[in-house]
Amino acid sequence: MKRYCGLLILSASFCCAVGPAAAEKPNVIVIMADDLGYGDVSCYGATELETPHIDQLAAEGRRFTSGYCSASTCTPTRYSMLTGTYAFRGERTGIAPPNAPAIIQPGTETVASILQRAGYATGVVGKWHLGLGGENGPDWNGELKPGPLEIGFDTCFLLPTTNDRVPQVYVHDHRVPNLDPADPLWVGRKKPSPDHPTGITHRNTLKMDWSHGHNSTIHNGISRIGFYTGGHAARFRDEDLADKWVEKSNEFIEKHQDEPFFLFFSSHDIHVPRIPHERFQGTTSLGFRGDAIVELDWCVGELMKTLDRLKLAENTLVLFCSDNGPVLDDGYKDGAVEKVGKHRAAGPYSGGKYSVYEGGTRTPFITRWKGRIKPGQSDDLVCTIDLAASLAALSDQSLPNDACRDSFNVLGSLLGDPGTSGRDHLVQQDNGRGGVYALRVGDWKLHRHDKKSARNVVVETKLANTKVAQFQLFNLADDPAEKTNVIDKHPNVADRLKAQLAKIIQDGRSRS
Ligand code: NG6
Ligand code: CA
Repeated sequence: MKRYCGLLILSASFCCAVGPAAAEKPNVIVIMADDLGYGDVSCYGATELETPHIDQLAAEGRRFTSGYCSASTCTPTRYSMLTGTYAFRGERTGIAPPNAPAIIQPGTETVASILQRAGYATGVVGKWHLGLGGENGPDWNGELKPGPLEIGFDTCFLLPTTNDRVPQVYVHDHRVPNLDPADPLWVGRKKPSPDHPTGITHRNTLKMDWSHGHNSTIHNGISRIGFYTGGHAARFRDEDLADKWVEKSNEFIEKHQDEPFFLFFSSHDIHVPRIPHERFQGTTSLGFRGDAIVELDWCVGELMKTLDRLKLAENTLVLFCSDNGPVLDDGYKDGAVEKVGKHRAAGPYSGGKYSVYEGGTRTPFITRWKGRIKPGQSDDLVCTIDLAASLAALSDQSLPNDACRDSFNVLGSLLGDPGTSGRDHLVQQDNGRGGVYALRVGDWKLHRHDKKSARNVVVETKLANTKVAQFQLFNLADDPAEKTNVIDKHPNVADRLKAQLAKIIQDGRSRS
């Protein structure tokens, strides 16, 4: 609250002209869950588990029914969320491998650089998965640069990729903490020696078996994607990740409680390997996937407690979202398929992670700013890609014309201001440089598959390769599950959407 002291006196006379949001500079916390589906939390209809803290956030804020991420895998959604540009326009924007170099180039305008320019302290805690280092990839034993600090974050405390990829070490700013120079960290794609234990050679020692991929180096009884050796003093236990994210986030919030801050809380829950802390294991009937949701919910509760304790809840915009839709078996035998019962991870929608059906990108999406956002439900179309333009508006920053090329200012919708309606269209994609797209315009949705087959298009529980028509058209009002292709009945609508999508792709931008 201290930040108001000078401001209040100075701005009292013209605060009406500036508008409350611009004058206040609320803190911003973006909580991004990983692989969390529309139906995975109780305030979006889950009945087989309870998520009291996320539900409370929704009860105190706006619960969006058409809140999206822009892709149905992690790296492209995160790329788009930070840069405000569709990932299919960028290079190397598909799921990043363990040794990926930095994908967002230094100097690129991002949500973090916009807020940094506006005077915010900026930090990211949790999963990164946007590459680190120059062309040759991360120098694990040296300076991990460029990374978040070169695109607008003052500080970071990260899991470099995903926890099913090597290595299991943290990154603090430019370094792996606790590395012993006598035990250097090596990360690679090839087995480092013939006797190196892997998920294939030592399968009977694993504490969680793999189902596809994930059979290389073993750490903490779990085999991963990729190989690594060394760095033992720096390695973490999977079970401790969520606690670490909360600890580091609390440190960040406390440190910056007297100035505006932006925290990107990038949860690893509920991505595989789903190894929640022991205290959450067995707390749901859904196996570790459900238990990881409860752990995620606990994290949300802890962050909200910190805001309450520091009396920041009325001065902080919290946005809760996911990076892509749900998947049950994503490579480990953790019981998610067998124990799913009545639980519908994507809610009423088809598809999930890897798919452009609604289940792939329509996710829980909640905004809360106590005392500012009127609680309720919103059907406005909003997307994580809109954070850049919306938070630029919130913090009174203008966007350079060539930056954030697909980000729309939907701040009014996020805050629930009267008379706002969100976007009128949105492109969704699966992964990387494109080839599988969907375009939603109002209730119409066009699918465009430039590839001959699509992964996981109809079967949520396992990856499937299915032949699909290049174009399909659905009406989400009558058919939210996208079961009936009506392209033959509505050729004019299909032509209009095909042309609109082609223009968006070709123009290199959709923000005017
Ligand atoms: C896939 C992995 C999957 C997951 C995904 C990335 C296999 C067989 N599958 O390649 O387990 O890691 O990449 O997920 O290895 S994401 O949420 O980070 O995009
Ligand atoms: Ca993900």
